[in-house]
Amino acid sequence: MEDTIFDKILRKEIPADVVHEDEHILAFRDINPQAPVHILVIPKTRMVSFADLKTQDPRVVSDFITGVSSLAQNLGLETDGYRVVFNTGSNGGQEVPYLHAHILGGRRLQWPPG
Ligand code: D5M
Repeated sequence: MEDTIFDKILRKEIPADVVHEDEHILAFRDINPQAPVHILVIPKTRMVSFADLKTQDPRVVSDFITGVSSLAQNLGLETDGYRVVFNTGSNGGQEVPYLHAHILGGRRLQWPPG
């Protein structure tokens, strides 16, 4: 698998604005925020994209998804709501080939996305 900027952030080789880290996930602020709150969450188990989740140990999937949900709560986003996005592959607009969830909140988001 290609070494990405998120691998380097996970290894602390380049800085990031980390908002949460535990044994399963790392979460940091997106460098190009699209909402007042825009957090990226990566699993510590390396995967390229959302498409890889179906072949993972269910505990890995659960720890990741539960981590995203808990983080959104801890960020105070549950009251007004938020959006979780997994850009997947080229048509999905995925730029970094390391699985990441975007958590977007803090404003009323538009639908449908572009
Ligand atoms: O989204 C990739 C996202 O990663 C995009 O919103 C910018 C963000 N990004 C890129 N480099 C960094 C660093 N160094 N810190 C924080 N955020 C970063 P995608 O879903 O792949 O299109």
